[in-house]
Amino acid sequence: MPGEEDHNPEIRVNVGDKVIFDVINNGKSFHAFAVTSNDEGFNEGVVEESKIASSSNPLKPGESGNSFFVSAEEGTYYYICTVPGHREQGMEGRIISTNDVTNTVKPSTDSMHRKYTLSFVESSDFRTLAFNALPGEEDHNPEIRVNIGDTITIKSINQGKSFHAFGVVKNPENFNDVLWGSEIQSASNPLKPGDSGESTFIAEASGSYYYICTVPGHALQGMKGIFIVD
Ligand SMILES: [Cu+2]
Repeated sequence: MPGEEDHNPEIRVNVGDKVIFDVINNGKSFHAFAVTSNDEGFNEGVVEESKIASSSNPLKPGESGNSFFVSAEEGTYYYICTVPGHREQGMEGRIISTNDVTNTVKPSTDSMHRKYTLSFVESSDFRTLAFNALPGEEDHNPEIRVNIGDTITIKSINQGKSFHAFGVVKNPENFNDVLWGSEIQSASNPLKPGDSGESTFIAEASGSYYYICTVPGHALQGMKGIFIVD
């Protein structure tokens, strides 16, 4: 809904990119989907292969469908609900198509937005550090597995009494070498007790990585989990 995260997200593509839409009717009324080049209305300029259902044969509550859109030229397109009136009521988002060759990080066709909470916890004697739960407890340093191109959002809460910071790294001893802009604060400007932070980044390359606390020594004390990009 308006004001909430991920509301009518703007989609940025390069000319020639193929965008796959996987649309679910999470509402209680009927809806249909399409991409149009028109900045108003619901049937002018609609791109045929982008249609999912139609206003005369819409998606019922809980139903879903797929379609795709290939941007043929630079400009602004709109993804809309093609049921009359629904676009005006807010079911509209933009697709910005450019010829920006520097925009080389492209999500794979099955990429997802995945969200995790990884909170900093400490044993009462401060010797053991971990994410989410102490060793032997449920959800201790959970292994994260994503696909290349996925968008990842990490939320971290500092539930401990010392300072912590988050980052995804290739080598846990190289805690300064944080990848993909994944850091939440830093060793020199860490999260204070009770503070929380968030980062959103794209898993740009496949391989085995670690998420760690980037405060020196904390990964060794247990603040380290496996992060795999397939
Ligand atoms: Cu730490």
